[in-house]
Amino acid sequence: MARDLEQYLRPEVKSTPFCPGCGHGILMNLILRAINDLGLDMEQMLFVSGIGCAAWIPSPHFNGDTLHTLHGRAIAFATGAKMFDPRLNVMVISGDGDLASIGGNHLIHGARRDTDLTVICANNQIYGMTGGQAAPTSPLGASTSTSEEGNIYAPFDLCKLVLAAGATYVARYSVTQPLSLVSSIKKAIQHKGFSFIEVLSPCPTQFGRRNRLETPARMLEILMESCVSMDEARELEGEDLEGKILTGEFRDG
Ligand SMILES: Cc1ncc(C[n+]2csc(CCOP(=O)(O)OP(=O)(O)O)c2C)c(N)n1
Ligand SMILES: [Mg+2]
Repeated sequence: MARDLEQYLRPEVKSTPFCPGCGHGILMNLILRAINDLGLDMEQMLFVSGIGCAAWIPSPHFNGDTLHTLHGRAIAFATGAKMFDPRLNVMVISGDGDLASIGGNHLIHGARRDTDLTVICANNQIYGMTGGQAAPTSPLGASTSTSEEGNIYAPFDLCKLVLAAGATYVARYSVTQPLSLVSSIKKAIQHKGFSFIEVLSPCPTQFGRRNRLETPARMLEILMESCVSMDEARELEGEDLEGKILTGEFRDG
């Protein structure tokens, strides 16, 4: 059981680029678990990523076709591949900076066209790979290498953004909610149309260190404490809602 996902990994790749405590490795595991649960044939899959730490999740690890493309252009490449061969199951896996900053235009138009892609956005609220610059998902007041005194811009709510643009499967979960996340990835893969999952993934090296979140384990605990379902959120009022992150499915079909 512990090694049942090894068949999906390239045997020649012996290590990952992820820092200790990074959530991207957990996400990698959960994506493969969803693929394994569905019994999908890797020959029918294509994984597309842009540039960034998150873009290393499929490539070079996954033992299948992976397209490691240009920064911000994963959805454009994925759209082309899907149009060329509609039988392909095309999954985009990339970061918040890649998909929502430089790639924001492709994101909204992919959603508007309801292109049949599964898009998994690993949101660590920062540009992790390039030195911790502020992303369009960095919280107000967050310390980053380009906002040492605190980010002055409000972040995007990525789920609201793609919902407004027309995406037909939209969900948000954190890597601390593995069972819900695996079931959501399975639904997203099976959904015909533009599926988008925002996955909250802690970055201890660039985000936690700058924002004094103590340890990687503490970052996971904070995520666990912050994530609430829609039902839980309805029971909360005023101050109790502050800092909470709404998780769940926002649209399914
Ligand atoms: C055209 C272009 N601009 C900028 C860069 C530098 N760059 C590479 S990855 C990245 C941000 C990555 O952030 P994110 O997508 O959030 O991934 P993370 O590393 O946080 O997982 C930037 C700015 C680039 N490679 N190409
Ligand atoms: Mg990021």
